Amino acid sequence: MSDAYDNIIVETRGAAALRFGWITLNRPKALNALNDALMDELGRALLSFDADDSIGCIVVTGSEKAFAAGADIAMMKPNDFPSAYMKGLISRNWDTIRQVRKPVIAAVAGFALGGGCEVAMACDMIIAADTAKFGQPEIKLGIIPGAGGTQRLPRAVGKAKAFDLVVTGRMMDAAEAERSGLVARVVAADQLHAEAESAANAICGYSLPSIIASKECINRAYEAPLSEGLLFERRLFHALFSTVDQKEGMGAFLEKRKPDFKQG
Ligand code: DAK
Repeated sequence: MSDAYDNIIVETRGAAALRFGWITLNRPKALNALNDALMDELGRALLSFDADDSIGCIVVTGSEKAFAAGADIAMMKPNDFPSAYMKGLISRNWDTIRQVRKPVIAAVAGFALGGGCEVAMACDMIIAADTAKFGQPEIKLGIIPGAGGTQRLPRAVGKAKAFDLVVTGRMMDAAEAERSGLVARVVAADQLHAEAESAANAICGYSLPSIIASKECINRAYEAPLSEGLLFERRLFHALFSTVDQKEGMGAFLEKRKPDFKQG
């Protein structure tokens, strides 16, 4: 499989023991509209970082003007139901992000609309520039969200605001997105990359088994009843006592020194 990317830029960054992957969506003329080629490349880059033992997490970002303005409308328009259904229109490569076990941070500036908002929501946390605008404007195109907009948005912001956004197609600015719980942090646009790097470096400074266990447990909160989620958390909590890193983390605290995690 080729390592060449035409629609994204892929870098490795970071200063901690583990480094982090940095993926920039890069179709600037179309405001990073998400076509098959871009989604294939994004999936390939995510899986490649996920499989790399030297990588602790991944940041996905766009341009100053757009994280992504949605799935590519020109690509979608010619389809009818049989072709969309039978070929699974823009489906296979939109689920790849769910296979990634390491944390994925979306660093969003400008438009995150439709599929762009859905990609950001499929990440584990969103850090937004104060210029960010989120929305699910599919209603204006005679369709509905198709990659989780009607499912992840209500879980993030509640039914009332999700309904408002989906049926009016209006955009929500970064401040409203933070107030509503969609976004973890909002920073000045010129600080977006520094903030995302700082979060990624913090994650990369910890023990990867406990980071991945955190992600699995938090995701479980969406899928399981509370009693099952609590049990799952308890099992992973106990399991982490079999790691070298638990001995190191607790030992370092008690010896008043920085831990040196071995990722195992
Ligand atoms: N697709 C294709 N091209 C797009 C695009 C898009 N989503 N968004 C923008 N562009 C293109 C414009 O056509 C324009 O191209 P040129 O005319 O220069 O060739 C260029 O980007 C610049 O856009 P504008 O001239 O419109 O720029 P403005 O600043 O005036 O406006 C805007 C920015 C973001 C408000 C506007 O471009 C806009 O409303 N864009 C469309 C936003 C939208 O409707 N997004 C939702 C698309 S539907 C699924 C997975 C995903 C999806 C569904 C299913 N499965 C897994 C099943 C997702 C669906 C969608 O996202």
